[in-house]
Amino acid sequence: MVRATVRSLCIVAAAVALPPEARALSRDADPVVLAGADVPSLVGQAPSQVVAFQYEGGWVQIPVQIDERKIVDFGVVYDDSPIGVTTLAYADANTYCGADPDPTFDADDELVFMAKDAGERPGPGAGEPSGVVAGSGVEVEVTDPLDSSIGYVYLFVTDGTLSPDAGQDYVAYTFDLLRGTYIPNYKTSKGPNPEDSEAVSAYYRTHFSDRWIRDELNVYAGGSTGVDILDRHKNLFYVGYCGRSEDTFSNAEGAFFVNKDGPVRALRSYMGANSGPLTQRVHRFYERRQDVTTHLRVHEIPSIMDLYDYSPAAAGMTYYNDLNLGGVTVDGVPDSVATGQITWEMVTGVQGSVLISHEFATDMSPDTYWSHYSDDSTPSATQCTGDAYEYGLSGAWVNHGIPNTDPRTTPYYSLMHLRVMRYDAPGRTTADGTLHHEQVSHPMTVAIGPYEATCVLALTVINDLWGSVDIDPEPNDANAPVYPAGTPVALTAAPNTDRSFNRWLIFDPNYPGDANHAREDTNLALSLTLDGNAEVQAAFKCGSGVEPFLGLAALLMAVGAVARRSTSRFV
Ligand SMILES: [Ca+2]
Ligand SMILES: [Ca+2]
Ligand SMILES: [Ca+2]
Ligand SMILES: [Ca+2]
Repeated sequence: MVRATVRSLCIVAAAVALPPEARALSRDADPVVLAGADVPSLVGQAPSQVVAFQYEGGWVQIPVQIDERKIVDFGVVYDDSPIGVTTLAYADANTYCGADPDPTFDADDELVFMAKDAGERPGPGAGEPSGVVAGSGVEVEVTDPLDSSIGYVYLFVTDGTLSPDAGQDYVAYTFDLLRGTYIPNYKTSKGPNPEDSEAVSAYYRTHFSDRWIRDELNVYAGGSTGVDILDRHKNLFYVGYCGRSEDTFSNAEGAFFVNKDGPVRALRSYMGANSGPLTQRVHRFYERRQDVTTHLRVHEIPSIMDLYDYSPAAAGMTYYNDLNLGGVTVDGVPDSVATGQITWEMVTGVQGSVLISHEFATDMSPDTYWSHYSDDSTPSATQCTGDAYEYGLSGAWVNHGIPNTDPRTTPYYSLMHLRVMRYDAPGRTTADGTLHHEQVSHPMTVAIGPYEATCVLALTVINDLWGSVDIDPEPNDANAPVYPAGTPVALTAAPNTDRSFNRWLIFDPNYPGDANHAREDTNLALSLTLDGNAEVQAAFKCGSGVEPFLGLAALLMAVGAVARRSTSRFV
């Protein structure tokens, strides 16, 4: 047995320092996405059983979402025969993609929570939240590489009493195919397939009237007027050529992988763009951010543009990008704007702010792209889709020949474009636009490990001049009587020569320091299992019968220490 002579340990307990508080993550718009493979101890759980918490002086449940993924053949998604070419896609029982054959949280599924929901790292004695399976906790340490700030999220398996959404719904998505339910009403072989679909949060709303036709955008953030500032999210080979557009894409063959509305994010993914039937777009809608990923999969084409064409209601906004920091007014009157390989764009005004980050990932050469800008209420170019005007028509343009990207034919190259929108209050600056792109291009990193709950043993010795207490096992840190939850601890009272032991008082966690609710034990040996924080008093008999004042003072400190650490689980 390790012999530890303990005197007034409560004073030590009161001095146990909590770790320094992590600087809060400033990523209020950004998600943290893990794969099942990142959290192997949770693999095999039903997605409805995985819950998440932050710690801010106590456990607070936060929303978490698991999105199942599967390897699927593109042909199957078209409700057709397999073509022998597959992709890892979000699963959906309500499309021909179908449900994930493994209904549990498996290695290729995704788990997502919001960085803004991360909290601090719990100190000793934080225990575990109510409603979880003991010992199931996983710590996710989230680091922002831009400023080294750190936050913590804790994943647990619920005992069945908790729901992963934690009573929250950050964004709502409705897929409304006017013809009826997707199966069997979607015409995968030839459009149109008119929709009245939308994603809505407290910060924005955006609308789709067909697969590729996104035609409304309202910003609600922070006092924005909320008018619809979008004519069209346009896709063209080049301005004035109407052979290919978001309308022709939608009018040809196509299919959805997924339409999903979850508490943390919504997913909308589809494919089919004329002679690029495998060309795919994935929308991820978050509370104040929208990610649009486009995977080009088509034969050799001359170029491709991804543009926002704003509506006349956007008049008065200012357009910026990283090559035009002075800004130009969106008003239908042409401007002089430098073009080049932009990385971010922004429009801001009383209508709200839209911050846009662009990234391309490709293995083709050259891997360069360009930008386009036109603000003209009487444009000379034919307007292939949308209204008759170009209000701040802007975006990214791969302005050179693109080799084959269709995986059905070899060799093929990959070309992926990521457009990430942050929807924000009026009055954003070019510094905000820069930061948005920096944050998108520097995702947060995670470190994952088991969460091991600890318990604090607060021991008070009354009349400690007359004896001492041995603790086995001795605390790892003599200054921190903290043990892993569930640790059996043996306490032995050792009175000095000619002195004797009076009693143990084992306090009820619900009534810290209250002797009326304490359990008494007069044996020298006391065994405890630290399933929760424990508060114990050892009293030696005093020759004079008067307990020293110091002992009482120590007891009061112990009460304070335990009261601060008590949690509802320890009942
Ligand atoms: Ca899966
Ligand atoms: Ca699964
Ligand atoms: Ca203008
Ligand atoms: Ca227009």
